[in-house]
Amino acid sequence: MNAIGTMNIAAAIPESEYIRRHHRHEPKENQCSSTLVKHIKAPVHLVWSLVRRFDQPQKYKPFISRCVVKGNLEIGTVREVDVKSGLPATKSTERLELLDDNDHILSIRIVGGDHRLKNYSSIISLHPETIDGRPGTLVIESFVVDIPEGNTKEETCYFVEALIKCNLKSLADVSERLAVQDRTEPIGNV
Ligand code: A8S
Repeated sequence: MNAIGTMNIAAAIPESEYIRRHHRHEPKENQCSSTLVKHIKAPVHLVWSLVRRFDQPQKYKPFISRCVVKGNLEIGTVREVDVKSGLPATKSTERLELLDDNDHILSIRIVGGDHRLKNYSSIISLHPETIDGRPGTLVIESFVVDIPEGNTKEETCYFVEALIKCNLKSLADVSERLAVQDRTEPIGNV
């Protein structure tokens, strides 16, 4: 509560509570799971406009060159993603598991491809917060995946976390650029 008795809702709910609510994975013995967090200096609606586009992950994911979707943005819709060269894969088939426009949560599952991530499932959720007195976004992304034959749990986690960190850094860069444009665009300009 502040002096005039209003509560900053964004600051009142701790990160751990969002993780407990929206990022429930139950990793088995042969799986690894982890959660990453990023603070973005752009409002939730703007970050969400990028994240929700299940059909256009290449808008911010730096390793994706192309994406083809058959059908609408419905639960169960599948996308075929092409990965840029230099990575240990060329394509991935991914299914939309959850798209919640009210709570800003997207969940996907990887169902095929020539990579080593079997039974990969991820959840990304966005939460409003204030950064330097401006509307910002707390992004939480978590995953669970099988540990491939011949790798350790630590290696698998490290590999996936590195990719997600790149995705979240890029999501921040693109969103923050759009937020600055929004602020500097003169009203009435067409
Ligand atoms: C995502 C998350 C991940 C994507 C991985 C972890 C991937 O697209 C890349 C390399 C791989 O070896 C696996 O949300 C795969 O995009 C960049 C092709 C799935």
